[in-house]
Amino acid sequence: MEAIAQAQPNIALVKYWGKKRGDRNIPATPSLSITLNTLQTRTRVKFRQDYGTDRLSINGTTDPIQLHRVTGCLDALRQVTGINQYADIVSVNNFPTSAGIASSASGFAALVTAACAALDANLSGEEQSRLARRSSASAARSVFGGFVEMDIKAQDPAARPLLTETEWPLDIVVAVTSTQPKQIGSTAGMEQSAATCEYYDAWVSSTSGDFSTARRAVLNHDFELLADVSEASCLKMHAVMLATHPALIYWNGATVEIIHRVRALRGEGLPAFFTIDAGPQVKIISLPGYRDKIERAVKDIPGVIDVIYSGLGPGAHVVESLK
Ligand code: 2P0
Repeated sequence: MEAIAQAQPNIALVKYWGKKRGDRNIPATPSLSITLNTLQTRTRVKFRQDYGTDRLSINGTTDPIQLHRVTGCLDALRQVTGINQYADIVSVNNFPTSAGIASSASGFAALVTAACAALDANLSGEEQSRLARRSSASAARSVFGGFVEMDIKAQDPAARPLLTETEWPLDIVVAVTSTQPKQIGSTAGMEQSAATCEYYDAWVSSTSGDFSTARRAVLNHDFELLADVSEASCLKMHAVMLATHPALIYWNGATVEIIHRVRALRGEGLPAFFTIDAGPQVKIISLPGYRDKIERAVKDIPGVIDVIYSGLGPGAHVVESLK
């Protein structure tokens, strides 16, 4: 009744911001993402008859809020499998959780994968993705590797793989501009945007067009088209955030300067574009072979603290199953 799984965070190119149904965590917008490889979460889940409750350690520390979310996720799995044992969960990230890289995406994908293996629950990837989505919608995408889509037409949506990590390799450079935790988390920020942003409905209705364009760009390996639609989706999401009351301003000065540098590089013909999530870090996506040039272009910008590299990686997978 014990297993270890590994999962990687993902970066959305077409963004999810807002919920259609908060109670079941169903996104209001479809999204399309890339799963990374160098950043990893490893999670060990051990179910035991004599545990009276779930227990959780993330990077050696306990966190009651995360434990509550984890218990909610495992409760759903206990209901599916009919196994009523509690679990000891030990999760470790090899990347700084303060780096603004979605650790909840890799965290819940690894948790669901390890827990399913430990319980011998015979769930398909799609079912595991659906389960992960209920805890954190971005986690649904980290169940799969490479390019991943999450349409929201189904009643209970799950992510699906679109293209594997080897079919169209891309490079990612993350420019870290702050290690401060964000002031407003994504879940609360989305609720505020839906309630107060005058552009919110336009944002939601425009995302399906961006989603199909990005899908087409990925399937055709059309980098220029993917760059255009990804930057547009990112900037539209941030426009919604800025027009939320009170405003959600996730950027700092360095974030803006990096945007200008990346646009200048692209103007010079370098195949790279930027995307930014609910934080000030900038993720620069490029065709392979431009990493050093991109790093040189951004690392001297005042406020850039660190640069992290990644390629595309696999989906969540079992590393070890111990019975
Ligand atoms: C995304 N983000 O598509 C967008 C872009 C942040 C900005 O998915 O409420 O932590 O747990 O479903 O998954 C972050 O949202 O939110 C996110 P919940 P989650 O990557």
